[in-house]
Amino acid sequence: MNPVIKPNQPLVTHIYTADPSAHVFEGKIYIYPSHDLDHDGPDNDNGDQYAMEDYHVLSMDNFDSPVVDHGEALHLKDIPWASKQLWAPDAAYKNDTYYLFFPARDHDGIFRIGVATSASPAGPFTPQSSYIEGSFSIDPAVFIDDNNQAYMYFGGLWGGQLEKWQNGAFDADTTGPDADAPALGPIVAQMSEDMLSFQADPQEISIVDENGSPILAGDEDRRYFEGPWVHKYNDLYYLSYSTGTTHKLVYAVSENPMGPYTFKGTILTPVIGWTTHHSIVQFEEKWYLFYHDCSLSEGVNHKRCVKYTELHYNEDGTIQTIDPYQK
Ligand code: FUB
Repeated sequence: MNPVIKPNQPLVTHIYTADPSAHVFEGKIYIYPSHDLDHDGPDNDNGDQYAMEDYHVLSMDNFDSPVVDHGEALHLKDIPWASKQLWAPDAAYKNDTYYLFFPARDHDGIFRIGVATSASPAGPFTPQSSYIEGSFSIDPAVFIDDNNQAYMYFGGLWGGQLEKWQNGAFDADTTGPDADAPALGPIVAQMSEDMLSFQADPQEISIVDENGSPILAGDEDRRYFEGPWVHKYNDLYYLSYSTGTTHKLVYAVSENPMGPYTFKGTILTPVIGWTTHHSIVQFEEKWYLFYHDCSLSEGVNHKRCVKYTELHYNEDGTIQTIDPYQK
């Protein structure tokens, strides 16, 4: 029997896990992580070290229950359009169906976002034969609003190729904006009712400072890098994301799910390892942050472990900054 997992401890230790997207489905907590592999292959800014080939779904009945690994839910070999690198996934429930959204490189080496379906939140998931038309880059996060409209947020710099799409088509030679130009924002797309396609062309989200000025590309403490997540609290939309090179999880808020979003502050200070990636979920009366670090491998960037901790709001709706190693 697996033990009950305390805050800021690895949820599982028998496999390496990362990029946790947590949801409450059927009254339990389900976690959809990446499944990191132990290998000696290349390690570079292109992200070749993140060579994942399948997904496992984890669940807990509640925070006093052991974690269950439901086994392999989807494998690369079963996805006709994908060639490698099953990166950060997310899941959603609608139309009596569970949807698993995931990025992977297609057979031309370009990151796209696919979808797979299941009757169970634990899978196994059956992939669609092609990726979502009009999708690109990485890190899909799907938010379903109170009116049942679903939105997909996605995009990541560097290995995630977001810079390459600035002109509407993939251009391998395009680099990011200059330091004094507005940073690239994450992308949002309204999902069709069947959750298998985009209802309209994806749009870039604007993230601005307290004066309404765009966050600049050189402002690496605040600019968007990867790993978007949107949740709703007191009728406001909270967009949280990783700052990449400065290794923080930060957030911005808006009255509209499509933005613009106003930058607010830091949720999580840097963790052990280069990447930081998260999700935020309410379970019963409390809010939780799921995140990862590399403590299980003592700092190997592509051998990560998923953890959780409680998240607290101040009375004005701001989020209290978390230091996961504070004693
Ligand atoms: O896990 C591979 C990539 O690392 C994810 O897609 C990014 O968000 C970063 O965590």
